[in-house]
Amino acid sequence: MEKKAPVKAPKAASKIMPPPNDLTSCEATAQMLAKARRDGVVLDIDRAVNMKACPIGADSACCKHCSMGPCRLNSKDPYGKVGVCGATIDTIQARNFGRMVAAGSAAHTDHGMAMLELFREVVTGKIKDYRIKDPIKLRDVAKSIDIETDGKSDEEIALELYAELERTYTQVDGEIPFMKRVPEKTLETWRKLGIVPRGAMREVVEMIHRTAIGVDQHYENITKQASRTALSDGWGGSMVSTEIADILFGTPSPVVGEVNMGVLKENQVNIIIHGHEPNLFESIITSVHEPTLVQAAKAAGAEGINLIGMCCSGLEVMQRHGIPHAGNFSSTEAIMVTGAVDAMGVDIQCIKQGMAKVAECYGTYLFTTNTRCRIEGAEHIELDEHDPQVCTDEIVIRAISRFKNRTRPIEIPQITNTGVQGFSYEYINYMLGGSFRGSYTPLNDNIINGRIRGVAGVVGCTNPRVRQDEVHVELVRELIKNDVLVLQTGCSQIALAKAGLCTPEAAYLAGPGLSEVCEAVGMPPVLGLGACVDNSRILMAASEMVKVGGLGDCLADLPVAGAAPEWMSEKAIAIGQYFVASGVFTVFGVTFPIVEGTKFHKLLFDGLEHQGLGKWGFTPDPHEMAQMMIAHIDKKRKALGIDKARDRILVDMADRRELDVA
Ligand code: NFS
Repeated sequence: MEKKAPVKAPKAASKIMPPPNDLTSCEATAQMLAKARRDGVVLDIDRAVNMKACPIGADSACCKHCSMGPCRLNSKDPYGKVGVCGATIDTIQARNFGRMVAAGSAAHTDHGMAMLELFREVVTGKIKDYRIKDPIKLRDVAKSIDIETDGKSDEEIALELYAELERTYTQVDGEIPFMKRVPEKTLETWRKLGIVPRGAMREVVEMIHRTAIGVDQHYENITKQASRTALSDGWGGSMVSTEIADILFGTPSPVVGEVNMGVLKENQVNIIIHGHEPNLFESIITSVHEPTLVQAAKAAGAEGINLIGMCCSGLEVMQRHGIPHAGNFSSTEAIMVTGAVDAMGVDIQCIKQGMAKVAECYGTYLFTTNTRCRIEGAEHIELDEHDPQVCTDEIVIRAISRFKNRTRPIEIPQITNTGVQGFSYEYINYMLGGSFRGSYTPLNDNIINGRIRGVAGVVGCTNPRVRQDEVHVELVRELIKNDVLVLQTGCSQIALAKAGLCTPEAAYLAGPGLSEVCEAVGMPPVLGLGACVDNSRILMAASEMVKVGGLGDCLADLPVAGAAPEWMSEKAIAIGQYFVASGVFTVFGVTFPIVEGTKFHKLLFDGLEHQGLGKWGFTPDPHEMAQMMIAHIDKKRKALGIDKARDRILVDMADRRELDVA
């Protein structure tokens, strides 16, 4: 077959570009970046080199909420100027921050509402392609919000649960249902501060209203609403999404998953699903097993149909079905450079518009499937959950036709890593305590006796402004070496899986206490809990640690810390704020949209902790980040009176070489 050169993207990189390996620590992505450059195609990673970030915007020192501006303040002299309306730097930063929280919370809320709507249609029999797969979880979730389950059928419970959980979004007054899961003392603090969320829609609307010109002009009051909005996400929008996905598609338990671009197969029809809602993926699983489509693929000369995930969609199904995962956010354009992606279906969130151009260059069929997300240049095949196979079969048919007519040269990086994924909150309970006495007590005991120093949630995106995966991996290596158990979600989880840290064998990289626990239980030192909405599983795990006892009375007492080392999305800011408001010290890397030394900065990075909440931290350096988190964990251990003398270990170059298991 004649091999065509890829269609050139219109604008080539405009200057001498850094070597690919300087921009990504993912070997497969680097290989594809080098190929893209040879092919004259510009990827996101190179666009980031060419696009200098606006320094005023990066500091959040500008306001464009009305047409008297946009007003730009001077971040070197933040109090030297005010906006035309008189807004100070603190008001401007708090408003910008509040709107990021609102956007991020709205994303998770809208995703969660779609899941709940799907649940309602399934329960009322209007949708027949999905069903309740985990009735035990259905009953557990219902009981957790005081719905009586004895003597009731699954359908009756499901209908009541739907009606109750709908309040998470639509309620205008009162507390959202999952407030019943919050440790009592944490809830008391929120009530005192007036930040208990009512309904997510109400909180998001109020956040947007209050940050409009001439409304809320006190940074402390704006921040309160930011906390309330973020809590409606973490304990509302996201949590409902996770719970309903588990009820409909199954609660994850450990599976061995393959990651990295080597999961593409040259002699098979390769289909990638990328985005966030699990429905599209769950339905296409049925399509790729449909005998007539399998036969059509074989008739086209393929050995089979190879279904693969990316980003959070990929995590949803890797943790439930063990479906291979090709990479995280910074690899979604690069993977098409292989020439081996026959079709990519995307639904919502984190889908770069640039993908359409790259797809065109390499002849990949790129399909949008959700009514809320269309991309100029991509074909739209809408997924209707009432008859989902219409969409997913079509994607498979088109992928087969592309396979048959492949004209682009194929180059697949031959790198595959394996790891164990799928550690739900429920599985951790079972893993630690067994089926008859499932409990978080062994975790608490091991924290109290010092084998485990504390727990860190390392989550979030990759960002082409930093060397892909490196900050995640370096940070986690240092944390586990210091006996900190790491819980993971999102693109971070894939970075760690690629680095080989999601295997039980990686326990040898942990400090002596953590490795002893890992060996006894047979678990990796890094536990992958799923997609970004599954950060709610981390909240549940932390709440259980409080309820089990011995580690304080509220979430803020726990020896835990969080990080999003390579964040980029507003969703990450919403997540960060709900962790902070829940009581967790949360450190972000890359950049932070704030002017240091301002009153707003002091509030986020210090003041919130004095109100009984957590606080923010920032550093782009993974080793400093680890030390900040460990210092915080040690501070909490000391306050709990469980601080045995222990040294913080700095990972030096020799250690790093030894740790290099990738
Ligand atoms: Ni989270 Fe998932 Fe990845 Fe970041 Fe985007 S895919 S929801 S936002 S980039 S972790």
